[in-house]
Amino acid sequence: MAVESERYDASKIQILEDIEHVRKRPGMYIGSTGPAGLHHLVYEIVDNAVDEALAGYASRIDVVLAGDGSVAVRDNGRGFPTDTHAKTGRPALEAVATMLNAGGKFGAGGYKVSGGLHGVGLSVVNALSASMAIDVWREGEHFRQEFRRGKPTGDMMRLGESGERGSLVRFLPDPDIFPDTHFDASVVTGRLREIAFLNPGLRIRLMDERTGEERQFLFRGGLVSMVAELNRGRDVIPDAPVYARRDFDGAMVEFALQYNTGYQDTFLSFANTIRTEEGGTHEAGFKAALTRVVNDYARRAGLLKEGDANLGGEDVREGLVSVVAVQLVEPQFEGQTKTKLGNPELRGLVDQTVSDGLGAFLEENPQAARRMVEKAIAAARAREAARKARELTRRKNALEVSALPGKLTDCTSRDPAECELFLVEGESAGGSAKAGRDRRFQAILPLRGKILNVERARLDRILGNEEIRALITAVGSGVGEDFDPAKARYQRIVIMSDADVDGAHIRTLLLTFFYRYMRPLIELGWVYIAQPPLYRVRKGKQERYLYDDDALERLIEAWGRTNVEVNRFKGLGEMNPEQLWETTMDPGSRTLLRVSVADAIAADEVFTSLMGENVQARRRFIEDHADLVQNLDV
Ligand code: 0RA
Repeated sequence: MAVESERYDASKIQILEDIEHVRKRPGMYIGSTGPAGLHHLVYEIVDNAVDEALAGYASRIDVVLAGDGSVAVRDNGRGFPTDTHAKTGRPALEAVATMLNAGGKFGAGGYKVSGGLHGVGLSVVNALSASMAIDVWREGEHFRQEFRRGKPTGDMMRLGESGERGSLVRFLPDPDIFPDTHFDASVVTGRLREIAFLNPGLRIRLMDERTGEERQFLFRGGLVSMVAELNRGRDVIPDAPVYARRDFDGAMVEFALQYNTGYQDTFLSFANTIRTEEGGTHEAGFKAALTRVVNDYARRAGLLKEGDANLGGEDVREGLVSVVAVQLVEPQFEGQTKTKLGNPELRGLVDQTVSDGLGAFLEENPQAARRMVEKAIAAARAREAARKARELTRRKNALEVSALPGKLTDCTSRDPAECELFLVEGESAGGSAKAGRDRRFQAILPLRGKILNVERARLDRILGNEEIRALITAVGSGVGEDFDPAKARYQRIVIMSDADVDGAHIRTLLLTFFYRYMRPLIELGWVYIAQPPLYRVRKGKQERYLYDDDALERLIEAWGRTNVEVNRFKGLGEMNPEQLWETTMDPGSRTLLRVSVADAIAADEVFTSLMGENVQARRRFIEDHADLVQNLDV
């Protein structure tokens, strides 16, 4: 008896020390206490429910972002175990919610997630939550236990009989740990959709009680659905994605791929349903096999002749959407963000799966195979042309000391950290901006006319476009593979366009261009959107600039309607230099919107739908977004 209670006391002390450590060093467990770490809490809890689904016991997961800032995750699995935990003599539920190493994933079997930041489990989320409540329905009974900052506030309760089955975890992130405890519905949605793709047949629902929005994800086709979704609205080769799966001893590999007639390479990889953003051995195996298989086939089918050079990896991946997912027993996660798969054996296993799967597809579908290879050959030719075009630009730069475009009105400072480049729609606004700017650190590049349609053009044609060329040269950091942010001449690039449909069009186009060809600029947070006012309101000597209709409404309410003069600016060109400086350019009074990667992706999607080659998708998009695109001439 004495021995028993000593052991119990020892584990209790261990638990308290562990909780303290998690709260003192949260970064060690969830990466950071910023937005990424905060959202990681949700994924941890959802992952537990997904494991229960993978084990074959659950088919539904409901996630609720509640109005009080808490999150609820419910599944219809077996319910957390509630029997007595041998080591502590406490209910197993309490043990898994408070002990850092209470058996990891509950021995759910299959491929355990371990290593890196992943699989830290319920107890870590509990320790970082102001409060947590876990409900369990199993064996005809309903149980509940509650916690505060990781510690039980009482014993597990028996709440009576119930015919239900499953687990419900509700938690409120601790504001003492997380500076910002707001969950971003679109971030959660993205991850839940990804999980649904990776677990075909699993139904996941997200309810955002803060807005009333509800989404549901259920994909029977797994990776095939994922690739089809990524290619939605595009013309594709072949009609249905190529897919193969192979089971090895201790690992499973699957992939899906499909070309579209665009030029981007979209490649996602996963290990044990975790997105491996930094790539790793599975990506290396995929790329090597893809390039080899396509080249082999091209030679055998006579599409590449004897003297022709082999197709490069980039040529083969142009316009390709592909996903590789592997499951393995002991994944090694490496790299800066622990999202790089390190297991060396996966390279060969993925290579073998792609060789066999894609090889067989090409043999069995000669027509699709020919179109795929011809696309890669066209890419190789375009790349060669682009290389020549780049060389030409470089040589020019070397010859002329100052190769800056004539349209650029540069600033005098040479310190990129303080320099700003304004991309201004139209010549007349450009004139006002030139006259109104602070010439020490603000440069102006007016953009005239319709800039080239980036989506339908290849890199070589984009480089040939005068407007884009002026932009690339002015920024100074190159483009595509040659891009080097260290060479950027400005660390703020401000898109200044009118608050009308044409302005929105130009903004979308520029964001798409930056996203596809100068992505680091966006990732570094160097791209901004200017916010010119919509109205100038005067009453007597008072004058105000207003940026939206709401503000106008409020001001008129405050000022009354008599003797109020309202001017609506139809375009930037209507403002004189002083007005433009004061309202839009002066760092002391302006508001700039920083463009996030998510903004750029959204622009890219709008752009693809509006400008892409698929007329049907374009029409559908315009119908769906009639309010957004009124008067839009596309
Ligand atoms: C292991 C054993 C048992 C249940 C679970 C794991 C379980 C864990 C989670 C996490 C979220 N939802 C869950 N549902 C179930 C009990 C085993 C049994 O019933 O025999």
